[in-house]
Amino acid sequence: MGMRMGMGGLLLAFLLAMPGLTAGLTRRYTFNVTMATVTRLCTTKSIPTVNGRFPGPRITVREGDRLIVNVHNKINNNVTFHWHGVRQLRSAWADGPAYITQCPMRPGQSYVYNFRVVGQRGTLWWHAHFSWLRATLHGPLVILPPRGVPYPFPKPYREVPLMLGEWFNADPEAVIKQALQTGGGPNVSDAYTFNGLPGPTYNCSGANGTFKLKVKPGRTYMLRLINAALNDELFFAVANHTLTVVQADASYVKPFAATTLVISPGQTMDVLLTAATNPSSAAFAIAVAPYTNTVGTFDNTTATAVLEYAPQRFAAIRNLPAPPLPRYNDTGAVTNFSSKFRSLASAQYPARVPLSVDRHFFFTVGLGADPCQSPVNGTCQGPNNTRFAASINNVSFVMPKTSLLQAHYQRRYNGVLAANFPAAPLRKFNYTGTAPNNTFVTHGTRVVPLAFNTSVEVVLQDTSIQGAESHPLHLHGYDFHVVGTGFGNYDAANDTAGYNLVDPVQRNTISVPTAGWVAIRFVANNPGVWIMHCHLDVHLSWGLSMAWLVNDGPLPNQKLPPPPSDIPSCS
Ligand SMILES: *[C@@H]1O[C@H](CO)[C@@H](O)[C@H](O)[C@H]1NC(C)=O
Ligand SMILES: *[C@@H]1O[C@H](CO)[C@@H](O)[C@H](O)[C@H]1NC(C)=O
Ligand SMILES: *[C@@H]1O[C@H](CO)[C@@H](O)[C@H](O)[C@H]1NC(C)=O
Ligand SMILES: *[C@@H]1O[C@H](CO)[C@@H](O)[C@H](O)[C@H]1NC(C)=O
Ligand SMILES: *[C@@H]1O[C@H](CO)[C@@H](O)[C@H](O)[C@H]1NC(C)=O
Ligand SMILES: *[C@@H]1O[C@H](CO)[C@@H](O)[C@H](O)[C@H]1NC(C)=O
Ligand SMILES: *[C@@H]1O[C@H](CO)[C@@H](O)[C@H](O)[C@H]1NC(C)=O
Ligand SMILES: *[C@@H]1O[C@H](CO)[C@@H](O)[C@H](O)[C@H]1NC(C)=O
Ligand SMILES: *[C@@H]1O[C@H](CO)[C@@H](O)[C@H](O)[C@H]1NC(C)=O
Ligand SMILES: *[C@@H]1O[C@H](CO)[C@@H](O)[C@H](O)[C@H]1NC(C)=O
Ligand SMILES: *[C@@H]1O[C@H](CO)[C@@H](O)[C@H](O)[C@H]1NC(C)=O
Ligand SMILES: *[C@@H]1O[C@H](CO)[C@@H](O)[C@H](O)[C@H]1NC(C)=O
Ligand SMILES: [Cu+2]
Repeated sequence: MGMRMGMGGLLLAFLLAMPGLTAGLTRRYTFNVTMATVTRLCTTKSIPTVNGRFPGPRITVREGDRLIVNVHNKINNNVTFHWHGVRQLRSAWADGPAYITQCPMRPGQSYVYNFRVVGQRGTLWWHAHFSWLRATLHGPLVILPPRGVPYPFPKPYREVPLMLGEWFNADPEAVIKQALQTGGGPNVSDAYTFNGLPGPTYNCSGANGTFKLKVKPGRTYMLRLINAALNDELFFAVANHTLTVVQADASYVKPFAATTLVISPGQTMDVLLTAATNPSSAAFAIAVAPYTNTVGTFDNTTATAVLEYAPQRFAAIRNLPAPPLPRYNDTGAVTNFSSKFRSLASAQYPARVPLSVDRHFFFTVGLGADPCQSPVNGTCQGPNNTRFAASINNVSFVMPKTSLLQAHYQRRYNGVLAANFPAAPLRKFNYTGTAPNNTFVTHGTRVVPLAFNTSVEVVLQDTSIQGAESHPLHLHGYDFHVVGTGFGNYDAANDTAGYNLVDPVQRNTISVPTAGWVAIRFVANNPGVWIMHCHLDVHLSWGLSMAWLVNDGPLPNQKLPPPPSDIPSCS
């Protein structure tokens, strides 16, 4: 069928794409969370997995379907699952972040995640949302358009999920535990991975540890890219091939060509790759390497996979030239790439960007410190004998002991949360200039209450405290429109004039630029408690998050339903 359809077909496609008009199917999956033994880089260890697989199983649904995932926790650890990017319209109980929308499943417990996928299509993913367990508990969530509705680009010959990840020879739980004890930065990963495989740039990683994408000349492939790394934004390139970006975070974008991509933890991107009709080599390297400006250490390795036109021996694969990637701190390359994103904004997929704003928020995002207290061996390993912390508006998020959503549903807020998260920093300073002397953060479980249907604008401003750094901020329960971005300190008088209110990209995760700012808008039309946090797990562990409490609307279909009967309790 391709791009050619009669008017009737177009009308049908249009109707099918309207949320609610298609009944959709119910798709059921079982997740047995079990330990399994895997070997990478000559290190054999037991890791948490779903159904014994690493990375975990792919979930495939069509837009409009209901997804029911029956999870059984059979490991000796608390766990929850998050369906990253799924809007969860009136199904907040299925969102998954521990202590926000549910208490964790304790060892031996089960919970059924039950929700519909509405108004989204493309690639999302699922991952554990407890401590750093998502290091190995993650997998793709593919959302196909409703049956009979074509992509707004030529149908690819094949579609291949490609999850980028990080491998630790140590247990990631031990790594974050040690960091929180010493107050210092956590140990970094040992390798980056493609669908769990590190590839030939590392010692002790052979042919069976290398991901291969076999292609046929002249065919077009769609890579469903997912950055599942714990702590690293990544550059991505395929030697001698140009990529065309067509989707981001399960929304279509205006297609654009790029040789180097940048993808942050939490983000997804569908890209088309057309195999050469007369390839100049039988194989080409696919590579990832980090983008960071951290003042701490980071995994500064490059990982490769193989684009294979004809079977190759491992010796040949190992010698493939890697595509040129920008230097690890090349913010210019990142800006150049991110500036190309525009929503498709077509008649069928309009950009519903809020043109007016009811409530403006200005959030500083960055690192900070806590006094040493309980030192290990007499010192703390954070800057100047402190402990590392992170915050939004200098409030470092304190994980509650019970679920915020449950507290909200029962209207029992006392001792659980305070509805006074600051709309702007209490202390003003030159956010991207010289950092203030006092870098200590405050602590609290503070939320912003929002009336149903409030139109919200948030400016996220990076700070230079402990070093200016890019932070991929992820909002649960919503896609937002990225209306503006810039470097230095946001200046409302000057910067709003440059906003794109026509075709801004719609995403669920956006990187606050290094020493810069980004402005996002969303309409609070989904009742629940929604966490917004940095998707670098180290920053999340240090408190870089806050939550929006979106109240019910007046109509019956604007209210949060009661919790499922099997929701795990905290007591
Ligand atoms: C999950 O475990 C149960 C009980 O051991 C088993 O019957 C079922 O087949 C498992 N499901 C999957 C998807 O592995
Ligand atoms: C972190 O790295 C240090 C130095 O290499 C090592 O001594 C320590 O055991 C590591 N911690 C973990 C949890 O692996
Ligand atoms: C590769 O093969 C070795 C030796 O058989 C095995 O120990 C290892 O688990 C394999 N690695 C992968 C990633 O399959
Ligand atoms: C790949 O591109 C590089 C330039 O970026 C060129 O030097 C090289 O010859 C090309 N390799 C092949 C096999 O086409
Ligand atoms: C990271 O590695 C690159 C080469 O791959 C090197 O040029 C750079 O200095 C390294 N940076 C750090 C901070 O180690
Ligand atoms: C990037 O790092 C290199 C050293 O690896 C340094 O010389 C350069 O100044 C850095 N660039 C920026 C923009 O920080
Ligand atoms: C504390 O000191 C002991 C003895 O020197 C050492 O074994 C241990 O690794 C140290 N702990 C940390 C977190 O540095
Ligand atoms: C380090 O901390 C000490 C004591 O809190 C303080 O007096 C000093 O100014 C700090 N130095 C720096 C460089 O922050
Ligand atoms: C903030 O700091 C930057 C970088 O040092 C400097 O260029 C700028 O002039 C400062 N802005 C103000 C208002 O002081
Ligand atoms: C910060 O500390 C420096 C050096 O200790 C001092 O000169 C400066 O006045 C302090 N600034 C503020 C705002 O307290
Ligand atoms: C707007 O930016 C220009 C150029 O950077 C600057 O001269 C002007 O003072 C700014 N206006 C305001 C209101 O800050
Ligand atoms: C696991 O979850 C239960 C229920 O919320 C909680 O009481 C317990 O402290 C948690 N355990 C860990 C290690 O976080
Ligand atoms: Cu961050």
